[in-house]
Amino acid sequence: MKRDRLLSLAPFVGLALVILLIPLPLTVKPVTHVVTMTADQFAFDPPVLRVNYGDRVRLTLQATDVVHGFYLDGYGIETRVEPGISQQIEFVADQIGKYRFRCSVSCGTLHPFMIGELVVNPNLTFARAVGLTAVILAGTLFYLRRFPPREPREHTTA
Ligand SMILES: [Cu+2]
Repeated sequence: MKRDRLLSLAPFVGLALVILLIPLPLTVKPVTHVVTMTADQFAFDPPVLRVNYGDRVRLTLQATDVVHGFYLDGYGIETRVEPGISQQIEFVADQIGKYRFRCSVSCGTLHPFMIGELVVNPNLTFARAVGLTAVILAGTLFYLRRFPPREPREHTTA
């Protein structure tokens, strides 16, 4: 009897395990990315920054040839970098998605193509927590409907 009841929950336990064990990158805590980025004609290095939602980004910008700018779409961050004088930018990646950063100081012929990208991935720990909660809730409801805690006496038959 009791064993049948437990077995009926097997699909929910299975689903919960799948959600927990899907081999995707797992971020337990937000981290701080300390990055030194150089700007020279006509590129940023590194050209792409990948972080998780909630992470902190501490950027040190250096211009190696002429004056450049750094403007980050979506975040509204802008600064000007002169050669020899590094600039610090710090922000929390609190918007999920892809955001371009571009040079905001006209620095030469290919200036319009001086573009990089910030990629902010959703934090999967949060997604897992939401998924698990939903499965546990569904399992509990299913169990209670199938095996109600008390049956009214008038319906019991011997
Ligand atoms: Cu430029």
